[in-house]
Amino acid sequence: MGKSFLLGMMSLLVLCGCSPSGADRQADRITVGFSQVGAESEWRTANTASVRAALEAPGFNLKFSDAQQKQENQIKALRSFIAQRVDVIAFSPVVESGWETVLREAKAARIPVVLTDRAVKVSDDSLYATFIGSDFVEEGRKAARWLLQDSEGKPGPMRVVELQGTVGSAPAIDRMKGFHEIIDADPRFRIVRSQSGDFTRAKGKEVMEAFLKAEDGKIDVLFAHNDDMAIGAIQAIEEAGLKPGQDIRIVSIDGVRGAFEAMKAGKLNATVECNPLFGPRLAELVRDVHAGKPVPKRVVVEEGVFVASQAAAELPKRKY
Ligand code: GYE
Repeated sequence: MGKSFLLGMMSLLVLCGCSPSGADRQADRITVGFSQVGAESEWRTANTASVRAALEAPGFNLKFSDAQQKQENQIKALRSFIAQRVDVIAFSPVVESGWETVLREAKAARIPVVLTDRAVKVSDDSLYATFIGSDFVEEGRKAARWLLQDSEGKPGPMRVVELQGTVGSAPAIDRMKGFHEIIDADPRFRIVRSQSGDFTRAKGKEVMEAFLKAEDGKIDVLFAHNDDMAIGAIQAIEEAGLKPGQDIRIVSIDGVRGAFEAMKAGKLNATVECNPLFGPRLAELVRDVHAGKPVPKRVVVEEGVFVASQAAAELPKRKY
């Protein structure tokens, strides 16, 4: 092999950048713009940690934005991701409707969109590549089925109050739908009050106080669309001199650590699991979508139901 040939090969290697320089490693990374709902609940905190851990790993360049529960902030964030020409947009839409225009803008810019956790209502489902999240209607049904089971042999009437999640959000709409589908068919139950507590502890407590006043304490069951609102409501019930978990039976959704602690203390009766730890699966979907590989249009997260008697044994195993 001649000297000049070797030299030629070496300069070729340098030219084609076969030894990875910093700039090349940067170019290999997938830039993802992620717009999160906010920090309204324990569930959301766990979800943010899971998404961040997965998309801050090598191979990704994450641009994270917190919408503080406001759709206008999310739309702004999405437009800024489009202007920055990110590779993939992922977001958890705070409410279901009002996304057509901005999603069309992303499509026109050829930036694929992955929906996480909450769904959108759009006329054209080619506006997003895939949606990963829970089946919220089924979660509502699971809460209702628990209530039916726990009410076996009880004659009724039973007065039920409902703390709804954020108005217009997919989990509030769907959990309500699933719960009512089952409860409305049983004449022993009467839903006497139903109002939004915006998925937060503070609002859950405030609205429960109002319920207790309006119903003069005559409430048998509370269904809360998330654990945080149930935990807020538990405080309101105790302050009203009643025993949560006994005088008022409570079922909520998420399965966060705080719910297991409340169940262990006998103050919450059951929680329906909603798993926020889908960051790793999201990272896979982002990689596939970016590579132009086919992905399922819907990826459902598997989850269970836990009752108070399981709390002590389950608590140390909980990951969120
Ligand atoms: O249940 C609630 C959170 O969208 C599934 O949002 C999520 C819900 C979750 O604030 O705690």
